[in-house]
Amino acid sequence: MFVDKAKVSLKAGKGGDGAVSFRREIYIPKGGPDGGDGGKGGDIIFRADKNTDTLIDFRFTPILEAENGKNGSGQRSAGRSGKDLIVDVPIGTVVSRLEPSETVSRNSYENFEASEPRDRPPLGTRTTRRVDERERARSRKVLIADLTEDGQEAIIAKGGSGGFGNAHFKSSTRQTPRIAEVGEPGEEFEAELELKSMVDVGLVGLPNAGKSTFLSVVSNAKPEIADYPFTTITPNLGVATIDGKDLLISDIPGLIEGASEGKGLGHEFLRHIDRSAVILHLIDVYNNEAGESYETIRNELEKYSDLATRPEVVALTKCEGVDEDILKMQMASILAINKDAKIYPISSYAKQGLDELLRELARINSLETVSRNSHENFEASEPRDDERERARLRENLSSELSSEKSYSDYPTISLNRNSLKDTWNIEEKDGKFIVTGEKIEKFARKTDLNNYASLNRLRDIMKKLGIRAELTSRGAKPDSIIEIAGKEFTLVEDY
Ligand SMILES: Nc1nc2c(ncn2[C@@H]2O[C@H](COP(=O)(O)OP(=O)(O)OP(=O)(O)O)[C@@H](O)[C@H]2O)c(=O)[nH]1
Ligand SMILES: [Mg+2]
Repeated sequence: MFVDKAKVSLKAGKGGDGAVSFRREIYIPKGGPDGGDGGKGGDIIFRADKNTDTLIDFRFTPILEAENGKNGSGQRSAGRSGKDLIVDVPIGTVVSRLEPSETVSRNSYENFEASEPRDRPPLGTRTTRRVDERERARSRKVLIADLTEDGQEAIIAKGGSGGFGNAHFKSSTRQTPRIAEVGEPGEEFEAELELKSMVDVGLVGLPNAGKSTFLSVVSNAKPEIADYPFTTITPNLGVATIDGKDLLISDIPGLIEGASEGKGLGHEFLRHIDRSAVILHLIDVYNNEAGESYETIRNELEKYSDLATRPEVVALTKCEGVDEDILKMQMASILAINKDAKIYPISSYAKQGLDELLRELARINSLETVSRNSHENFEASEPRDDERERARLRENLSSELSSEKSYSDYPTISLNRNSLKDTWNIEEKDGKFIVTGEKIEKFARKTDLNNYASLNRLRDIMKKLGIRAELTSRGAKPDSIIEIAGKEFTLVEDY
């Protein structure tokens, strides 16, 4: 079976909890707090590996989990970190995070800091924030990694940090702190993996154009060939060699008019040639009107993506013994559609015109490879737009941050990155006050709601950041429900 798309659930390790403990030794009657910190949760790391060809393994293990960090213990003993989970994936794997639509409309600051997961289910709390099915259906993809080189690694899901033990919370006014942080949950989300092969030449054409035959003659590949349409139902790869250069060629199922609407085998397979440096468009010289066939396929490529703008070479196939007039007429009909088309008459049977064609493909490929590497090839498909958008936001933000000097004539208030983390926002929904903001959410995630001291520390932090004052001025009462990072509690203790 050929598997080139897979969906996986990822769960990085939770950070270990910090410990509450006090030193107990014979001659030290009031030993101070000595609770150690929890260990960090393991990350989930993907690594591109040249010996892995398909995504099939993810069919059998659709859930990937990294180890949790161990809890801290007494005598300042820190918990061990959870082991990272390293997963081998084929070269060319693109990983996207599937996000419920709710998270998409958030403000730009949060998008900028997009590494914090918003949709993780709250752990150990009495809240239930459900992502319902309709929302899931409206979910969209955000590109998180594109693994294009052997050995390249990317952290896909981050483990949570460990909680501080009570040894950290000693102060002049608090000699016997009975609080410790709970470990932060690891990132948890669904991801889609897509395999986009890094081919040099992608073959396109109507069914029966002779694509597979061409591949079988110029390379060592042995694809199925037959005199009926849709012989090829899964992509084939082969390597052709010309003048000492190798060309990786991908043969995909034939396209027909309406492929982009799902006709025939649809245009899904175009994904396999999405990254090809050059497109080889094959047209049967005995088609009624080669120009019409040419136009049909060009239209489908345009509907799919920017593949239509990729460098292209056209080959008229099955030309052994063809009448010279027919050949001229067919060439003219293609040129009538695209006056710049480069057309090569070939015959896979008679091995005519193949070297010239391969030489041209190799020439374009070497030019393209240079420009592809320098541009990183981040083009128009949707997740990449996201990445661009994030880069733009990042840029805007950093220019905002560094604007201090260029506007030195004016009094400017500038926020540094750290104080930006302190910013927060309050929203009222269903009678609850929902507080968002990087720092306060991080603290909330580390708070153990069952430990009143720990919860009171969170309330203290809210007070320090001015959140409490704002809540009160917005009409929050002592028994109002406050929600932060999916955790719910009342504004004041004992309500
Ligand atoms: N005369 C002649 N016939 C050819 C040549 N190349 C291919 N054919 C025939 O054309 C028919 C279709 O060839 P395939 O290679 O299977 O065509 P395809 O484009 O891969 O077709 P699909 O996989 O169905 O899209 C087969 O009967 C081949 O034998 C050629 O150079 N000369
Ligand atoms: Mg075929």
